[in-house]
Amino acid sequence: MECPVPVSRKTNRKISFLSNRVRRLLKSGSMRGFTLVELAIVLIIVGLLIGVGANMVGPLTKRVKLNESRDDLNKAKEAVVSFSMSRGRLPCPDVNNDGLEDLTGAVCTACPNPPCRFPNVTLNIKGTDAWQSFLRYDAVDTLTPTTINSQNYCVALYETINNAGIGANTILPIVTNTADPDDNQITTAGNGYTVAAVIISTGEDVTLTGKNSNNNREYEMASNPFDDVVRNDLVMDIPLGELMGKGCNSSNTVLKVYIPAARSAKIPSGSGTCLDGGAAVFAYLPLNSNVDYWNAIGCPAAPTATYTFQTLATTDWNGPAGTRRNGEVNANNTDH
Ligand SMILES: [Ca+2]
Ligand SMILES: [Ca+2]
Ligand SMILES: [Ca+2]
Ligand SMILES: [Ca+2]
Repeated sequence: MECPVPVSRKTNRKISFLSNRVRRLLKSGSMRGFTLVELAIVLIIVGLLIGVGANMVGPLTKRVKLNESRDDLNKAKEAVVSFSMSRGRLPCPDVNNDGLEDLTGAVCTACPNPPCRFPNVTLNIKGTDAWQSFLRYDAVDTLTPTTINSQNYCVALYETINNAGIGANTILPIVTNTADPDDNQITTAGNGYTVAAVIISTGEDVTLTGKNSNNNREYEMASNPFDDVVRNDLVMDIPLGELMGKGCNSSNTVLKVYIPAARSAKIPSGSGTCLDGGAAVFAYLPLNSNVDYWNAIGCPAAPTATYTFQTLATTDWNGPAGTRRNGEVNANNTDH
């Protein structure tokens, strides 16, 4: 049997005082209860708030994952750009899913089902997006071989830029807008461009979508709806011009200059060795330097002309406009 807890007279007086106050408050109406209607309204409002909150959770989660994945793509891009600056070439895709780039001899192992996996282990970064799906990757063939290095990287980049974007001869990979059919080429000029590399997150559905989903190397442009959570692929491209702007300047960029048969040249002007021309006689010329050129072999006496190759405007390059250009110039090129 429980013993009653002794209550002091003082405590009893306090309890009595408080219950009298509560009674008075209820009587005055300031603490009267809710009516059933009021209670129903409150419950409806609470229900609505819970509903709105629950509906917002999904989109907010998507938004967070989208932003995380964009961040992953940005970091992947930075890693590729750093690799290109330090190694003088772009990394190859990973074709056997171990995260390491794959080469066969000096060139990338062919990716059987592009885009293959991003070589995140080679680049020493995280290789997945916010949905834990591997990032995908493709890179332009002219900048990935190990024969491309710090010495010839910039001229290879220039050659790629000057060869790119012309009809069926387009260098791959490319990104195109929704108006361009998925046929592995920039079908209509202006609908897309050649990229140094493309990095893709498969998005919420963890599946390649749209032009990214087939085996060719034409991909969605980032500005297309595929850069959103609804259509579900995130495409990050690395423009050739961006690599050029970051890593190349007039002192580390050279032109491959050919000397025609029965002609001769000194490259650079004055200090260069005399080269008699022929089918495959060439020299590398830093931008902004001069070529002494003779209409005869042996560089006799004063040169016939001295040419300055100052810029790499497309008119500096062989081949008429609109055709595939080889990224090289003749020593007697007066088209500069
Ligand atoms: Ca690999
Ligand atoms: Ca196309
Ligand atoms: Ca495609
Ligand atoms: Ca997708």
